[in-house]
Amino acid sequence: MFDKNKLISFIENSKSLQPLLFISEKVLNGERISVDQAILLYEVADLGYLSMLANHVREAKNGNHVYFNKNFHVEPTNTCIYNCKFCSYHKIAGDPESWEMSLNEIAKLSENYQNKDITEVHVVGGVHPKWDIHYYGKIIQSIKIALPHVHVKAFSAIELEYVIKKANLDYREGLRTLKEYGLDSIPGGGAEIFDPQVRDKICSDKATGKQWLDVHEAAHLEGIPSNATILYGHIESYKHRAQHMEAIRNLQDKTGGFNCFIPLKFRAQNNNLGYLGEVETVEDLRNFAVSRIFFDNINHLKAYWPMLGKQNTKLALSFGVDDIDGTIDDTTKIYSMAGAEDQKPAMTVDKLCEIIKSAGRTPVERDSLYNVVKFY
Ligand code: V47
Ligand code: SF4
Repeated sequence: MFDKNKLISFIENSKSLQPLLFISEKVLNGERISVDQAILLYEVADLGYLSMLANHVREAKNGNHVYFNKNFHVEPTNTCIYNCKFCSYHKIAGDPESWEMSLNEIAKLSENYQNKDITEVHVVGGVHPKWDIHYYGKIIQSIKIALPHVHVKAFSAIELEYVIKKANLDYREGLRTLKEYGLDSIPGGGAEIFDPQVRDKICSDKATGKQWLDVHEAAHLEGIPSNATILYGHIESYKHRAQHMEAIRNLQDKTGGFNCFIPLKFRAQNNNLGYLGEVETVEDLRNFAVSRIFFDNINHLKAYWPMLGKQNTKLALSFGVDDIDGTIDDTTKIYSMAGAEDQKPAMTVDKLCEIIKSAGRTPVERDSLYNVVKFY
């Protein structure tokens, strides 16, 4: 029979497990762990320990619920002035494989969803050299005209930093302009790794980590919530991951504007960092768990299923994840070009629910702000 006292005395007598005991006591008491403790978790904690602790945090915050939404993605262009080494998707202007959607095409695409119960449109693309803040605004407007009640979550901080700077506005003024066009929230892309040395090696020419944080802070101050991401599994160290999360946690203390944190696994096909290969599933699960344990102030942890794959998304539900994004529907190319399993990602509500239920969890359809739409 399981003897709790024996286990505790075993841990107390084992020097190597002492620091982990201290961390688990902190987490079970609802206290915050430090950057050094996060690094220790990454370095020495085993999968069972991480699962147990991350699960404790996820159940305290979200019970047994796993959230998803009914959404679709628009990628207005893959033309990009930047040249991130991990990106398999961008093309320079004029390249035969580049595309640019006209406002009319975006309106037509949105009209296809008029009878489909969608609650959110996710819009992210490359940074087009010729588009300005008003074109970005009109993209949002075209969607809103076709779908007045949907939530438009649009443009990474990288796209925003570029068009707002180009318009000679400060971040808050630029975001206010886009809010007037209908912007409801901001996705988490473009964060990558904030550390300047790593950033310089993987995406030297785009907005810095500080600029990413400043755009999100300005959004929160304008009443525009957002998500945060990390791109892991390339050249970064555990210290870089923990420091990246600390910067996000500090901003969340200030503004409370982040809805969720999304770890994005580096995918290696068709890009300049492909020689690095990809980390194993065990590393994905460990990373989800450490993120869940670290963020005492962000309620939701998302596994983005097109990037992770359906099987691993199911596993992630035992490592702190309480959100698996949504139905998505077909137009997402940023991951399919980088080697994700689905070339045209889309999942029915039935399939999303099957994944969630097979992990012993309760499927909950949410809106973009995590209000419950429906229990399944
Ligand atoms: O910023 C690009 C990443 C991001 C690769 O907020 C790559 O709900 C892995 O931000 N391997 C854009 N990742 C996508 C994004 C996102 C996705 C889903 C939901 C939300 C949300 C946001 O994709 C980029 C970059 O970090 N990315 N290339 C690659 N080869
Ligand atoms: Fe451009 Fe985004 Fe690709 Fe970087 S990740 S090259 S900013 S499309």
